Amino acid sequence: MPRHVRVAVIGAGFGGLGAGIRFLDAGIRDFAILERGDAVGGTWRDNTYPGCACDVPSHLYSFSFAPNPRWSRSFSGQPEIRAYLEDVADRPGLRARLFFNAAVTGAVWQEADARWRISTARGELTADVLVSAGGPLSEPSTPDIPGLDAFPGAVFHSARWDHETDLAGKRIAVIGTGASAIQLVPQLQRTAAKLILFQRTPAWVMPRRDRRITGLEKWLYAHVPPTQRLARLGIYLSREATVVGFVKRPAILKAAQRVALHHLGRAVKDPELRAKLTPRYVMGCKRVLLSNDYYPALARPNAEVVAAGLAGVEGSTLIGSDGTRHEVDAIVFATGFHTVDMPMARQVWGVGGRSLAEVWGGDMRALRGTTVAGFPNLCFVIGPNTGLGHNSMVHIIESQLSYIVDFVRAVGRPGAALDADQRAQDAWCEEVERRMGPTVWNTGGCKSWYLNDAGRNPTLWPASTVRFRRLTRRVDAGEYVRSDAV
Ligand code: N01
Repeated sequence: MPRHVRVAVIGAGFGGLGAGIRFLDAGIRDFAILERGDAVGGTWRDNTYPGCACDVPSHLYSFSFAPNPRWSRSFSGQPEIRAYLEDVADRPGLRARLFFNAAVTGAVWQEADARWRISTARGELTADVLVSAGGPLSEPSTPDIPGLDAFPGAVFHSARWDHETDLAGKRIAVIGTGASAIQLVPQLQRTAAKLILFQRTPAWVMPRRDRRITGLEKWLYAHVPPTQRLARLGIYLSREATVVGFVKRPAILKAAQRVALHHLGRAVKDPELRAKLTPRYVMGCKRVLLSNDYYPALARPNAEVVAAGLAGVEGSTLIGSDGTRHEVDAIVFATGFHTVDMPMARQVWGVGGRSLAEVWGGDMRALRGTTVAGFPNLCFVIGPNTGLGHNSMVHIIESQLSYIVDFVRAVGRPGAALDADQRAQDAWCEEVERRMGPTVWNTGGCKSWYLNDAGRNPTLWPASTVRFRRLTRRVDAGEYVRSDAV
């Protein structure tokens, strides 16, 4: 581990690896990527549940500066995405700057010499600039269920799959109906003695238009690169168009709702089950899910949908919030992640020794989704209000990386600091809030992981990705307070 670097990056997933490549391209060579695990990949290393795949087409869910002509399917599985990120990490100069098993346990801003003192599982280092690329979906969340501790069977979270446990022939409870659950339910149902799905909220599920990418396409992408760029652009534009429905006119989504209801009706003939699975909020309020095998799996005789949350456990009996009791051998929590309560915020201390968690008070805010007043020389990749409900997060990440490279240049020499101006941050957040008003995430009649306890949405970007890219092209010095400690 180096003792000091110009830039320390937390995390070696899409955000951290992308940052490394962009720094090298920009001639910024003095950096370290601190990774808590023993391999790169972030969420695509950690999520290994059966059926794990991406619901954004691979040609778009990859870096524009690291195209992969070999994607095998339109929606790739987790092993292929992970392998892609391993390939990306092999870019010249990157591996030498990667430090594994280096979980960051604290970062303290040193006002006297304008640098971050960073504690990791492998020791301490300092950095002029700290880039947090730990990912918004990296800390699994498991609900506090009375009696769970005494459950005698296997219990695990979808993002920490226990591959030692064979679930074939078992009675399995799956808790949750988000993007993870709909992918793993069909896989488990095939071999389970019984699969019981605890569904608090039925999801909108659209057909998944997945297909094998042909040999000819791969050859073209490899030998005539503009064809791949064109394919990528086509996918990007088609998804970008959908932003109007999410952000401005949720009524437009009615047509898509009809497609989803038809999709449900074709797979589920039993009217009682169909009624249970019919969503009761406006599409898009929660993430729209894509699957062709989720509904058919739930229609099989060994599957049961409990239209209630999991409320308690007594021995090997699970108790639904509707009072029903179910005997099972194993529990899989597909209950999502700590999103609005970013755990890392408790480990970062800025000006005056205040922690980020204290400053945010459960309500994350940042200037251009990237910097926070009172935390000089700290940048977020996928910070507050940068998530998407409609397009590829890799596009947002690339926009932020340009901004961060510019930020590092703007900081310039060691001892200098840029702190987001509070008024500039407030103005940015006000504008985000104004645009957030009519979005389906606020008005669609659901409670999603996008919202915090106060009902505010601090996670998603309420406009097009084109707009985000334009607004993060360069650092505006007028939005920062500059200081030179040394
Ligand atoms: O988690 P979630 P996820 N009893 O938070 C339920 C990304 N992702 O891991 O809806 C019963 O969406 C909870 O119920 P409710 C993607 O961005 C991407 O599935 O709150 N249920 C909900 O159904 C996604 O949005 C891919 O009423 C309980 C579920 O748990 C994000 O990750 C694939 C409960 C949590 O759903 C998170 O998805 C997978 C209880 N006591 C994930 N407590 C791609 O394809 C909670 N729930 C790219």
